[in-house]
Amino acid sequence: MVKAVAVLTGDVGVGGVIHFHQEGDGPTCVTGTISGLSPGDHGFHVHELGDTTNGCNSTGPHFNPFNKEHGAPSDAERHAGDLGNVVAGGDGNAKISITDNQLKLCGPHSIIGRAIVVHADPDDLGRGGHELSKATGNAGARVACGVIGLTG
Ligand SMILES: [Cu+2]
Ligand SMILES: [Zn+2]
Repeated sequence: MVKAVAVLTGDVGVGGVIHFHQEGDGPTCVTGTISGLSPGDHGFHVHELGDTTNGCNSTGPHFNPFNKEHGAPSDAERHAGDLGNVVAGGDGNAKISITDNQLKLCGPHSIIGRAIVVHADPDDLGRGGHELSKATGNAGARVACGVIGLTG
């Protein structure tokens, strides 16, 4: 079992903790809570770099080791880092419970040392028809992020 954690920080009042675990070569479970969001859907992705020297803007594009287009988590054509949307309630809190087959905590395409990012706007899952839909899901600004690191 490999376990990892990310502490999200960013815009004032937005934050959270996200836990990851993977058993063997099985799917990776992603759980946690983000608070301080506007109510509704927010794009949620693993980005390529664990570099927060310029806040979330220096974390690079979506993690995409197989050179695919942006998509929904359930699509074959998706970035490995595409986790769709998290949903914040009227209190601004989003509870996250995702099981994903493409995220890995070990091996050559591990997400350890990369960043998890939550966005201001909904991810259109590549279907919005916007010029950014097939690249980012047109999810807007990066409101909080955290570097994914090993935990015990
Ligand atoms: Cu993103
Ligand atoms: Zn993507």
